Amino acid sequence: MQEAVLRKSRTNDRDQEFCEVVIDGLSGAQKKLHPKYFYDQKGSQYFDEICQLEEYYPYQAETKLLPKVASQLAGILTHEYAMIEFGAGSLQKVRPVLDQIQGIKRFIPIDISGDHLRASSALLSQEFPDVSVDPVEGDFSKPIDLGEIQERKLGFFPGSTIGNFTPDEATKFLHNARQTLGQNSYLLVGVDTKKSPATLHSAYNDAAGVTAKFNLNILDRINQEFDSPMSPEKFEHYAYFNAEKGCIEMHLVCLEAHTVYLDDIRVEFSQGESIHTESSYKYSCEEFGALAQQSGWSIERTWLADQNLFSVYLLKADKA
Ligand code: AVJ
Repeated sequence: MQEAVLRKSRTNDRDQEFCEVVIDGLSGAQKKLHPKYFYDQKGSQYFDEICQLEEYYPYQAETKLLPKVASQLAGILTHEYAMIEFGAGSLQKVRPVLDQIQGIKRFIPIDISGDHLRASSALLSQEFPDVSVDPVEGDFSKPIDLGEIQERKLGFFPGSTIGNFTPDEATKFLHNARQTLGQNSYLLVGVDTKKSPATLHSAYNDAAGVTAKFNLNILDRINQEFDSPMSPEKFEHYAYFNAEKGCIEMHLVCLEAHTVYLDDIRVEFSQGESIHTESSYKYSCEEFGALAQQSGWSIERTWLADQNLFSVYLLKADKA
């Protein structure tokens, strides 16, 4: 009996970490939420929809570039490798790489959205029966124990996910990745480039309003975990290029003053104030080269998409 009761209360347990982070993020002077919380099941679907948008050039540009990257990589990566993808999502981008590089024997995708990840991993495994696909549900921004891996390691971090880190955080991530991936490793990383603010603006303010839904979905997620305190109709998607910082900032701007309660915590929203939900940093080749160099990596190769819309770097681990 006792055990049954305990088990029930555990299933009712909400995502405690999420709740604490939300309360913390909405309690400061500049309210903020971490972009990793966009990717619940619905959010991951919205993101896949964003990638199909005409305006969202990063996905198109990188997807077009990767087959070329992969065919040239095949000449560089002549050993056996275990490939580790950080923040893997729908596992679309790894396909051209697995197609071209026979040396990849294992593929370990890490993602926070477990169901989405397991479904995509099952499909990938059918398509590449010679590659052992071992998904890991987890937060790649924290250290993760991947267990024993015999092969040399090739990290894969596409999609300019690295842009969600501040430059300092990106340096820390690259440094940790150097530790995790070890001697003789490589890291293949997709990075969005600096470009005209107008192009950036339309990529994050698409005409169909998918990015707005993606951004607002984080409020639905709060409503699921707490007792529906948020009113999404009182907020508006807002994204702009912060030239000084070199990033797109996404916000949810409050349209009318109101008060919400997160459990017993009172949170006041004034009209026009915002919740900062995402920063998406853009790097020139010089800027990204400097980050890599500070973190134990050297740039082995650089690939640029048409009109320099996107960049892919192959980083090689410096000798420890
Ligand atoms: C997945 C972080 C690369 O910053 O462009 C897309 C997320 N946000 N549209 C990005 C995103 C709004 C995306 N990253």
